[in-house]
Amino acid sequence: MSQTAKSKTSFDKQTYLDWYELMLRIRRFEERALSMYGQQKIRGFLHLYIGQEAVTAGMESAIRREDAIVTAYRQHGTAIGRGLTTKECMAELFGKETGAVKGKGGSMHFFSAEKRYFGGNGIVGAQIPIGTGIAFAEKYRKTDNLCVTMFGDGAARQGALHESFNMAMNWQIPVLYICENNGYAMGTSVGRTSFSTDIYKLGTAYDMPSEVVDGMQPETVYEAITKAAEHIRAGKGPYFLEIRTYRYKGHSVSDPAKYRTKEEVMEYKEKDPVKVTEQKLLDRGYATEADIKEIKSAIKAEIDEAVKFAEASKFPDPSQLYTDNYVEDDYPFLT
Ligand SMILES: Cc1ncc(C[n+]2csc(CCOP(=O)(O)OP(=O)(O)O)c2C)c(N)n1
Ligand SMILES: [Mg+2]
Repeated sequence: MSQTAKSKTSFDKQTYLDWYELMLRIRRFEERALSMYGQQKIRGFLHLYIGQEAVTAGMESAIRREDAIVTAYRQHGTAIGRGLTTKECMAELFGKETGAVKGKGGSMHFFSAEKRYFGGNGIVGAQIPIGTGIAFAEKYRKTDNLCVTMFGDGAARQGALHESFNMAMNWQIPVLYICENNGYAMGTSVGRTSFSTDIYKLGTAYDMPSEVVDGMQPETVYEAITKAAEHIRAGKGPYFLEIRTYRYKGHSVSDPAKYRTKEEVMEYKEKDPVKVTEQKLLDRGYATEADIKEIKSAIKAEIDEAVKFAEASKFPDPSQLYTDNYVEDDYPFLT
């Protein structure tokens, strides 16, 4: 599949509406998080998902709620796609006790065992073996679930990827590896760290089915993941997708992104998944201008509420410092 591939499937009105709403929810959440950071309501690291929304939207429509996901620290969008509420996510960014992990994880570490979201990870590439292990547990327990294990182009250069790929193929583990290739690892382009910039080819060394996917459209992401998930659920072992996407903002909020040109950013913004999907809704008669306005104002209201909720919530009591740090033996996920 080439990066500019057009989708072959036609999608219905509801699918487009769902994609649009989710991508817009993520976009607005991230924009508001950035502005809250500017007001020092949020501190520490903040890595935004703006530009990459189509990956999560396409993915969530192609997998099941029972499937597990584990990813890196650029994860607010992925968590929201999984169904974590914007309230609990915003409260987590604010470090409040009502946050997704009671204010103890912050921007990089949302988590919900209930939603099968095994979190963001701050250690680059650490989630690759973790996701392989989660998928192994699914095989061991003879479920039909897979684990989507997501990582960046920079993480793809960690040695743990090779150990995981080899083991996953050797044991035919139900894992879908997704590299969200947004072109940069901090300020370093893929071309500066990689002789071959086709990251998907890393899978072929292990005879793992491996493809490159256009990540600026939910349609192409959906199609690629649907095909990969069918393969995995049929017991044929792991699959690797390099999904090419782009982050509009710098690596984190402290990065002015001077290592790339304005033209490059503009080129991607022309393919902006939120705008393009909005246009498709209008062109196909799936939504009117008034419908779009209504969706936008509902999402704005939701994000306003999330901020209010985060502001009104309390910081965790210092007595809670040592609670919830380790999993108890009777934790539901383990039984
Ligand atoms: C093991 C490890 N090495 C280095 C770092 C510092 N670091 C943080 S993010 C990052 C770049 C990762 O880039 P990529 O995997 O492409 O993810 P993206 O930020 O583009 O989503 C690096 C090197 C780290 N957190 N962990
Ligand atoms: Mg990257």
